[in-house]
Amino acid sequence: MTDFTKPQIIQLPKIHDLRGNLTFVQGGSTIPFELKRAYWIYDVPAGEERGGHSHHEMSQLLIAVGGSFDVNISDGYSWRSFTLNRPFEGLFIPPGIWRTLDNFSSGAVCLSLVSNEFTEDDYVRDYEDFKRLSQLREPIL
Ligand code: T46
Repeated sequence: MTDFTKPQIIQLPKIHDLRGNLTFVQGGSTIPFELKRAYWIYDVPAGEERGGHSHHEMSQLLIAVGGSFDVNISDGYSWRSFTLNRPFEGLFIPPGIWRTLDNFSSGAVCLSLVSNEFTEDDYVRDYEDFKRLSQLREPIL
């Protein structure tokens, strides 16, 4: 039984034929939440970093639909890093996880599929606040 309280790589369907590949997501079956919003990050200058926050409620799936980048995540106890570079794989991140994204290749596109509509109230952007909140939870990495 998959434990979707933990960050993890999710393999997405890959439909291959002579015309190329097609990958899709479908809330509730291919991804473990109902999809409410999508956004994508692109044209990231070399050496720049994105993220630097956690979310109270939001779950998300990050996919490198082009190029590659690293996602560094923490539950407040330890850190893990993932290199995303396959359009048929997504990194699932549940709420309560700090994330930074860096090492973007030229032409990288980060697609983010998320469970909530946008609200700034869902963000924890101060690392010390995040550390305090994380001490109220068990480690999940
Ligand atoms: C995340 C990482 C991977 C909106 O108005 N609507 C939106 O849906 C989003 C995502 C952002 N914004 C605004 C909020 C800020 O004024 O766009 C501006 C840039 O957002 P932010 O600085 O949060 O961007 P990143 O790349 O640091 O973080 C984003 C997501 O916000 C975040 O949830 O996990 O990508």
